[in-house]
Amino acid sequence: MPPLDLHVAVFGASGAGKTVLLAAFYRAQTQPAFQQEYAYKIQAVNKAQGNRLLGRFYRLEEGTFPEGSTRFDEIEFDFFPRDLPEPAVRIHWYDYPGRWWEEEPVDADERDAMREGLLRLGMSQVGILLADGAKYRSEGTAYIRWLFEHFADECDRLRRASAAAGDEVSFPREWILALSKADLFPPDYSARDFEREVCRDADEQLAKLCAVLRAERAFGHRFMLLSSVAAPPDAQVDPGTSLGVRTLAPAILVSTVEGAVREAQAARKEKSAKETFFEGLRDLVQFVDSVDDFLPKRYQIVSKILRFVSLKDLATARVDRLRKAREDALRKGDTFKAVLTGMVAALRNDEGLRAYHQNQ
Ligand SMILES: Nc1nc2c(ncn2[C@@H]2O[C@H](COP(=O)(O)OP(=O)(O)OP(=O)(O)O)[C@@H](O)[C@H]2O)c(=O)[nH]1
Ligand SMILES: [Mg+2]
Repeated sequence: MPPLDLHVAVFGASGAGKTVLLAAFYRAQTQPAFQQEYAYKIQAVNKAQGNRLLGRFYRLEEGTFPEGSTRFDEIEFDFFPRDLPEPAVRIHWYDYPGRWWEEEPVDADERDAMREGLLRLGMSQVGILLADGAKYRSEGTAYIRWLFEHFADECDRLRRASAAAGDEVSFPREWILALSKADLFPPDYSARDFEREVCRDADEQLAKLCAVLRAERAFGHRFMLLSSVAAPPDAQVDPGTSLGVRTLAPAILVSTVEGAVREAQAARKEKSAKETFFEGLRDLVQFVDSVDDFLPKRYQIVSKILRFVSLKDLATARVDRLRKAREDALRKGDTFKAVLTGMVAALRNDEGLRAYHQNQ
């Protein structure tokens, strides 16, 4: 069975940190020590692309940041639970020039690339809106308000321009609001602090953006801090120090599961919408199927995952218990459970607790 396709779109202006994040994300999760700890690994589908990302990371190690991006790039990663020969999920990740959100295209070719690229971003399941940590640090609340207003206007404009051209744009169903360059903030600053500031200082702008995205229930309740490298203003870049890079894949997976649960709940309320109920769970079922060919009843398994990754579990599970559950699962050859426990643990360990916060 082909892997489940998961499309992830990072929305961020020029210089927000999209390209560096991609290099750090790839590098971290291809390390042998990572596989040992988390029971999964990722691999670039296209090896040349994988090497390009590693090349970028090695240049970061030498203190050189990438140039601003000039074109749309789709990078595909396969996600392998440990010891399984077949990938369970294929992650599609997009990188593109952030100035597309700010400037007019330079020529007709770029106009086409831009239109097509932004439509692809919109069709992704999970959206990450990247707030530029350096700007937030220097400009404070005004920057966050500007970001929400500007992004809402751009999305609105994209929707209208597309409608005029006969396309209908959609926007991701699930969202994470992430602050990049978190290394520029004090060590005790957490995603919870960021959430507090955003809800306290930019609630009006946030509400407007939610309305434009038609995501009142899916935007503005997951917050992250991300630091791809440590780059203090007057010292050398340290690519060995990051924050949240390893929390990101678990956060994306949990967002996807939560989206399916919410859809299922909504459909159940309507009763008649039995089809949608299973539609909403279809992705998950495929994910499960691809991990284990010898499933008991499909929907039992799905309910097992839903129970497993339920919010209650996330809020209460202790990391040592999760670690133990993962080791047990590995011993019994239950790779799927091992990956899930590994992911939930990544949200609950010290790094995960600082880097990820869900407020509702
Ligand atoms: N302190 C710190 N600085 C970072 C980090 N990531 C990126 N930067 C800085 O931000 C700059 C821009 O990062 P990029 O990843 O190239 O930004 P981008 O979003 O891809 O920008 P475009 O390609 O123009 O859209 C880098 O050159 C670094 O100076 C980080 O984790 N910490
Ligand atoms: Mg870039």
